[in-house]
Amino acid sequence: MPLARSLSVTSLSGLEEWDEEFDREDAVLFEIAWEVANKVGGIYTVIQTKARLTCEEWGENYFLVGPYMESSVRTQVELIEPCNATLRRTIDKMNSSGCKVYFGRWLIEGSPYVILLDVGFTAWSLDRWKSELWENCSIGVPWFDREANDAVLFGFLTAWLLGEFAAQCDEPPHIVAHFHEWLAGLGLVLCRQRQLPVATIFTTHATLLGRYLCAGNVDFYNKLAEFNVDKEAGDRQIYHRYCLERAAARCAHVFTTVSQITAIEAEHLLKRKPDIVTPNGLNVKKFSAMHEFQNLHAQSKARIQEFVRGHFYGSELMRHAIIFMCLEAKHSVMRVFSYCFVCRHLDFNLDKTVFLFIAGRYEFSNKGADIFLEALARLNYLLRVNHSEVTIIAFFIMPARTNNFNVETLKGQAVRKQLWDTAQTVKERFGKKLYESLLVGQLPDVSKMLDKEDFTMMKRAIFATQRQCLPPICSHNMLEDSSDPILNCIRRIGLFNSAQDRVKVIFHPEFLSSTSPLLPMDYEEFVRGCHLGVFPSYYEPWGYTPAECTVMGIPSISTNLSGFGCFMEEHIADPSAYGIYILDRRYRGVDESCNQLTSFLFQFCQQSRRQRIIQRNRTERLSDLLDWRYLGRYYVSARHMALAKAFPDTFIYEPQEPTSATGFRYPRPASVPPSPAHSLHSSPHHSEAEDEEEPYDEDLEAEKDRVNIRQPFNLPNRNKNHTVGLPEKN
Ligand code: G6P
Ligand code: 1S3
Repeated sequence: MPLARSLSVTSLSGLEEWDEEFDREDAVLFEIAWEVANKVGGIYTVIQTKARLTCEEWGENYFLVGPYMESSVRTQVELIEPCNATLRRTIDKMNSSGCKVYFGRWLIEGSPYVILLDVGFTAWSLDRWKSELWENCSIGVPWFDREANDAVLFGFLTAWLLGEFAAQCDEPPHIVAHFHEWLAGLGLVLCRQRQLPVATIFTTHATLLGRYLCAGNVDFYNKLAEFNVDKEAGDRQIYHRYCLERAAARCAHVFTTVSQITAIEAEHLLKRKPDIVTPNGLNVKKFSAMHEFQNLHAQSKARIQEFVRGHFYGSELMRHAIIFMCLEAKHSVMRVFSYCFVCRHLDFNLDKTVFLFIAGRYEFSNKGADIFLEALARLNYLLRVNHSEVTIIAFFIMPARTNNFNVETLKGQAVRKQLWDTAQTVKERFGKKLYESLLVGQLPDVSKMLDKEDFTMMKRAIFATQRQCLPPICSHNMLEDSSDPILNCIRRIGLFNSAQDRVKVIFHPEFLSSTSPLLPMDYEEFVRGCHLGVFPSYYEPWGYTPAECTVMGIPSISTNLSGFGCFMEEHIADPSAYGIYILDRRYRGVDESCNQLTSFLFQFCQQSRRQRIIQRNRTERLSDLLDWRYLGRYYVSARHMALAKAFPDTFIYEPQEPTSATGFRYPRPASVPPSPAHSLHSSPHHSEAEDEEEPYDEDLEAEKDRVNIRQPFNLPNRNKNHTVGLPEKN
């Protein structure tokens, strides 16, 4: 019997320990997901951002397995010959047996190898495989569920690939196969059922039932323990999918979820407690200059401001009628007086305008768009009664079915462009006259610098800015306008972008793109230009959107029902000081949560520019916490655990002993006033006047906070490539 090799992650880095003790030559890692080189949602981000680190760790022995999607392959994958002989034999064998298996490099950071399985090409096997599934696992998949049919094909192909690979190996191999989400889960079930020599891991990023139940009107978290899961799945016609998911979770050597909150959900709905939580990380970009991200914020904000200038262009002639009763010759008479006034839409100061946004999959209540809108209505009231000079523009970036941009929105940008062109023409003519005057040694007669033609041109441009309607809420023509939940909510709360509103709303029902004729920015640029991301989700197993904000130094609001919110709450002593506002949706009713959200937003609006800058610096400093360089160690642990369970004679897993890093928390920033008397909320408080008068050494403040953070917990230098110990969560 070979000597059992000890695997542990007791060192701070985890990865280094692995290096010393484990000869990776004879182990191969397959990571299997429907979203490999195929963007659908958050799982794509997990795999894509983690690839570099996993490639560093496993090198040539790491293979991602996904479906072959021609359009994505054309733009994202370079097809090549298989890199190793065993794999070449495996793929050749499968291809000669009626499959289409492709091999290539995914053109992302780390350039991982990908094996892509063409499920359509083997559709002829569907019925046979479905009967096998029924006979062996008693799971029946109905013919009409296309996604589930794809899951069956993908599952059988994956199991075939792993089985064939194991058979082609000269020595008994040590294979680790990590499956993500129910769509890939059947491959795992078949590996176990066929007793393949594979250590299996299943990660669920959200449970099927959880997502469905939350989208309905169910008190999900309070009833978690009471659901009759089979009935609930049956009622929603997802019983077969649920069975595939539950079977994968139950069969896996190691079962993981992306957060503690989803771990509890999985325990109740999938009837298995996860062995380890594997939180999602990001590939954090390190800037050489400390404040580069602040400059990027200013640049991107300027581009959003340009868009806003176009969107809220011009003025409207408002007709108002006053109706009153008067007594005349003993009769009451109704009199109507009407009057007109010009209402300018861009009557707010863009320098005092705060940009908020919510973005993601269009799940109205799961993603918290419902309470965000309600809070915006309350905020509008608060800002109006307090005569605040601040204007809020809230962007909703959630894709819905549309029929392209609407005319009014496009017109706004065209009008803005025309005004800009007119200003440039007049400026050139003015400059020429000025130059000619100076050439002849005379100071210009300023009253003659603009002539009639200039004025006509300018007046024409101004007349073109008149409009008959309010600035549009929605940038596109919606296909389901009358039943759209965001639009209906706006109709109910009356946030119509009128000049009196201090809160304006722009609904962009399409993901952003740098080639858009309307707002030509990609998502990252847009996020950088905003002031606050608002994600008050009710159902959010992890939540990449606030995490992405954090690594870009943009504050965000999340909730204690989201994986990200709970994770930050656990690791930061005073999250709001770092620009991480965590809304309580767990212990409060909807109305109370909405009030809390309103108060977060109102507090945020009251911050001065300087306070926002300090807060952004602090937010950005948290990005280490979300880097795969640290969070990747949970994946390392999961793999060690799986190897030890699948090959107990060869591997032993030693769980981490509690270390001094357990209970790790970012402390309160040193620059936050210690007493609540000095600080209403946990962001630095100074008045606008102070901003102008008192010199502020941003670097010094930042350094104070940094020293404070690093000393007790020995956080690494961000520019060095090493990992740090986070507390073991399980
Ligand atoms: C960054 C830039 C500053 C700019 C500021 C605006 O910090 O480096 O030059 O003044 O952003 O911040 P604000 O929160 O008002 O968009
Ligand atoms: C899921 O994607 P979603 O937006 O449907 O997986 C993501 C990656 O783990 C996770 O961040 C998100 O909360 C889940 O909901």
